Amino acid sequence: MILLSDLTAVKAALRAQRIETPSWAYANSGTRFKVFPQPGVPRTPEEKIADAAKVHELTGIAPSVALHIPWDRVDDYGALTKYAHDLGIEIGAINTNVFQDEDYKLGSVTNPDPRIRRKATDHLLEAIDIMDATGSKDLKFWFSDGINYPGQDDLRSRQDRLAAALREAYDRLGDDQRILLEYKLFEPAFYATDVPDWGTSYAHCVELGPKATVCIDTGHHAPGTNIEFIVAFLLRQGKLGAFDFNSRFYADDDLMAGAADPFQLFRIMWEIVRADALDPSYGINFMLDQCHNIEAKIPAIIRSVLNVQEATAKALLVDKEALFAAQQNGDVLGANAVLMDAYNTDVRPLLAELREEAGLDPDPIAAYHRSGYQEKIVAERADGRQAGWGA
Ligand code: LRH
Ligand code: MN
Ligand code: MN
Repeated sequence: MILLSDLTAVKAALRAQRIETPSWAYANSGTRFKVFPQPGVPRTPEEKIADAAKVHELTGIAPSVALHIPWDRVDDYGALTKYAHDLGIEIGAINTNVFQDEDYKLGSVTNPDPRIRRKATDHLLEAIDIMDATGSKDLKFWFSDGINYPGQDDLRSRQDRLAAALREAYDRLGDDQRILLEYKLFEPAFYATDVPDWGTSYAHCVELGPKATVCIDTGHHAPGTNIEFIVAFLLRQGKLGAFDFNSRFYADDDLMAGAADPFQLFRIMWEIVRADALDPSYGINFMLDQCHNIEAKIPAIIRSVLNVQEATAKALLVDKEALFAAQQNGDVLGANAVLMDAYNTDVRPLLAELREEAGLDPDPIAAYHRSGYQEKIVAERADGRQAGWGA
């Protein structure tokens, strides 16, 4: 049973929750087979930020947007930041990109050629300059580096080169800036990836120091991986910095968070709640990293934010005392039932009430469709210069 006092705490936690949306999710995207362009898609970083502001206006919990460089490269980052602030948006994580250049065919920071390593590391340092100009505190690294064939390059030397580049970037960080090191099992490399798993990321972060933390992209694991275990472990070590939320059925599918496996998202959020790590003051950046190839982008991003919020609300409803008592008593079925009771609670009325109390529409997606924003951007952005995933 949920007491009224508990509900007050649950609502307070939900009011404080923050989810960061990715600039590239607003742009055109596709698979390597085809990009299906959509009308009204942003043409510039400013227009991506404007769309992010719309998502925040309707959900109330998405006040920052992650940028990807060079996709969001501009001449004046101060002006871009001011533009964002005027719309009530902060610049979130700066994502580096050392995977879309001819030079990086054999790797970026792990490339055997020191000239190419220098070029890649300089890009990481450039991203810190952008953080200085935008006020961003998070520097996200994902390295596509890896090899396709056994013997193609020396696995151990590549780790040494990776460590050297990370060290150079780490030493350039300001006091309130940090590295988020993302891992991914495979793709584009098919035999060995240089940062393939949380253990590799974790070990590099420990070696670097307190300003380096792991980013968990929920789509970057082998099927069947227990992601909530990774969450629990990294939280215990104080090394979980961020999430890239998305759903996967097969590999790095980048579908809407909570679409493929809402129960997994709940289990992850329960570990967060269990560790009292939900509040922004704890320092975890809860980001989305998604592509909306066939569905309307802004409604899909709103849906994803709401899915994370629903999973969080359910996690907050777990009766901790009953759960810990059942665990202590070795009551296997009882403990499982406590968790399932929370998961099976329909939290949609609670969240609708929460939004109404905050002066928001209880149904953000319906509110978007009524708002006229989609018609406005389709009319305004009709010159065919739409930004793509990678442009
Ligand atoms: C790599 C990744 C990483 C990139 C993003 C576009 O698969 O998850 O976070 O920056 O996709
Ligand atoms: Mn990612
Ligand atoms: Mn990915």
